[in-house]
Amino acid sequence: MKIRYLIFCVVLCLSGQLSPAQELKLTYDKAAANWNEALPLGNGRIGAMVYGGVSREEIQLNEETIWAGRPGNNVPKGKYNDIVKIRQLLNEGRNKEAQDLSNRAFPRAAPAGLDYGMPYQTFGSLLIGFPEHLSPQGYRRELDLNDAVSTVSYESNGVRYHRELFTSLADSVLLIRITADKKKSVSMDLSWKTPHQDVVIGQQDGTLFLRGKGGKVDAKAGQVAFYGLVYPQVKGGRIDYLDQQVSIKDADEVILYVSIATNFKNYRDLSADPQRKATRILERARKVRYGRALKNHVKEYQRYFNRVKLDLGSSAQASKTTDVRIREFAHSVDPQLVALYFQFGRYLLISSSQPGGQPANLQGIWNDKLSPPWDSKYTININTEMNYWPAEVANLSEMHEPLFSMLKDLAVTGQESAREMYHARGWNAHHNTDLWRITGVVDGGFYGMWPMGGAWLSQHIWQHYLYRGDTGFLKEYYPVLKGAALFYLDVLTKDPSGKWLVVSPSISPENSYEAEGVGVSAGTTMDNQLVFDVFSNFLRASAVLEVDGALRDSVQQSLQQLPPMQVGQHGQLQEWLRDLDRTNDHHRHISHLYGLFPSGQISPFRHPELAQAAKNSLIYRGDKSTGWSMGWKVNWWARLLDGKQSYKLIKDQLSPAPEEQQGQNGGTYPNLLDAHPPFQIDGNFGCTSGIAEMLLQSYDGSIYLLPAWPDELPSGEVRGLVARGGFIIDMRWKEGRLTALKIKSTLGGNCRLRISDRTTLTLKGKALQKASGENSNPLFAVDEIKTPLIKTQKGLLTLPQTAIYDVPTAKGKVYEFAVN
Ligand code: FUC
Repeated sequence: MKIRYLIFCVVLCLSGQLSPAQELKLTYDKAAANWNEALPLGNGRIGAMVYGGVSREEIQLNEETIWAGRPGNNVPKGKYNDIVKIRQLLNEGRNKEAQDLSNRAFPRAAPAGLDYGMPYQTFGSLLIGFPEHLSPQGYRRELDLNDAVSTVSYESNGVRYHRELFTSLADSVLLIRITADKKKSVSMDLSWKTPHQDVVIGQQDGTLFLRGKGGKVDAKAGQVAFYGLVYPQVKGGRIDYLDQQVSIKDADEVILYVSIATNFKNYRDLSADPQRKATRILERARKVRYGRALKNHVKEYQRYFNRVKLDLGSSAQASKTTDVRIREFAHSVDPQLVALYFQFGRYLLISSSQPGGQPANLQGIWNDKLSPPWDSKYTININTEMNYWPAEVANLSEMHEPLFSMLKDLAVTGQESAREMYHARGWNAHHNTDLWRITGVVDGGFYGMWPMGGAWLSQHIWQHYLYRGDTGFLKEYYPVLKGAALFYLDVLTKDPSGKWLVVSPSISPENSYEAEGVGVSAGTTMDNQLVFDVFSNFLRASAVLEVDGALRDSVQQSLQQLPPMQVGQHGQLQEWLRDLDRTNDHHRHISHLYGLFPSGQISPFRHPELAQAAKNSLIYRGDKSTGWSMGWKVNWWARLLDGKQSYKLIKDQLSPAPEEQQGQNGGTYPNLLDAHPPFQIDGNFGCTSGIAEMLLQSYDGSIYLLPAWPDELPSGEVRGLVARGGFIIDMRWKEGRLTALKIKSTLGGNCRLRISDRTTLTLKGKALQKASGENSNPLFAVDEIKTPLIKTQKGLLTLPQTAIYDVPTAKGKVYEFAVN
């Protein structure tokens, strides 16, 4: 028996088949009862949610450029004086009046003539009726992350039916193949369903099409025109074209090609012809045989997906359906679900953010509404940034491109808000943007008076450079970094005490510091941290590119005058310039911990007092919150080197989403998508990034292996994670201890490693040399923050015992270490 099993394993390995731990499938034994149970497919541009219904299949569809509204920014004229007045009121301590004025100057409802942020909208659904399919048996619905294909199969009336669906990354269409194990038994009706008004549905050249326009908002007509069509390719049987329906009878097999396009060329040009575009895409796709089309798609997908493997072991839970595993996760042993969730995050990024397209919005690309929650747009005071946290570390750097491309647009449209509202050079954005790249205030003063959206987004450019070391890229995007620095150079003003340079007016995203809900403020901690990074990035980028020497001096001067981080009366990291934090504040945004993650300004090794203060703040805020907030917390606890607490937060995140759609009680829907609630994709990406951050950190001058790994997941293997400096890491661990390590250096340069001091590394028989001093690899340079003002401090973090080593590497070489 044992030998037979061994032979089976060897055959399995040789045949390239997957072990159960690597089998990355979402599985269900019933059709989706609602959207949160449907399964997402996407090729960046086209999104599909597959319900898998038996007598009626619904495939809800999106195209990433179907948004309401039209080109234009939302920057009101003549508001500079109001900004100056709000600043003055803040200086006089008249905070409530300052906030009231900001709400009056930038009202929640858009004034006549101005488009505010616009919603991302659904296209509608393709309905496939199988009226004779009743009482199914052996039903199974799956999404396979290894090839980005979804399947539905069941038996009805003695026939086994099979559907296979994928949104092709190669051909830009949705393909659906429906087969049966008996000839002449595939019959169906095709029709469209959409909530858009004024659509035209009809037939042309063997296709059923739907034509419409992005919706009206505030009585303003939308100008995105879209056109979608489905073409059935039928083997055997017959087709009848009715008015708004296609009926197929007694076929052996049916392949449906779905193509959608819009008139969108870029944020200010809507001159494309959607019908021609969609038809051309369809024609091209139809020329490829189905088997070849599937292969092409899988190849394109796996080019990205296969770069990272994560094996945390498996258990009996892995054979249960995904909805049941989520329900039982907190009280079961299911390490494979953690790996599945991590890989699902990577799958979602590949599926929602392809080079040349739009960045993933609040719902990625999946939305079934005309007016989705928060417009499903880009909330840039956390959510959009969080979507891209896994991009580099999880080896999906190309997926980051749509965000950079949006930044290029914002660096143009944001000049209007910088100039009009702040009389400043450069560019900025507030807390929302959309397809049209708006940069003005949205949602009134309390939420929107935050001129920092561009500051945060622009961090991604510098971080990408640290991972890729590509100076061509840095040169291309340097104007974005410089424009951000210029803006703050002009906007910074003396704080009320006259000691520091601060941003005023601003907020600490969505939180308030006074009982009556006052949040408008000057010099919040997050703003100071953001400006610190904007300036530091500019200084480093301009030095690498050897440009703008004179400007560097003024930036350096302003940087010296930013307020330091402060530890307040409760031992917390202060959120505000004054010590106003409340220990009973459980707000989901903990913006001042931006300095801990994603920024690297607070390091337990370099600044234990600040790290402890950040920890105190985090403890006061509590664990349970919205999905994205818990995702962020996984990353924070990882940076605080507390794998146990990170894992606790993963458990909170991987618990069933509440039925109730409101509130701060996030979790996970049966389709593994994150619940704010309602669905918001950032939590998926945040938690994916958190898992990577528990395995590997590279922000602090070295590559720290297994910095925050929990005892609950004792053994495992990861391959293909990326560290700053362009190092690709493969490692194995057992009982929490590193047992194997292989590093590929894609750029060369010094590879500084930090590991537990119980472990020794040897390379080619020689023990590694302990390192000291600064890392000579410039991609690991650490920007020293100013000495913090510590007022009080309770206890200090206990730091793990580690050792650091230097390994000089050559570009393209692989280093395999012996680990003891
Ligand atoms: C911010 C958050 C909310 C939500 C929204 C889209 O306003 O405070 O929780 O995520 O963005």
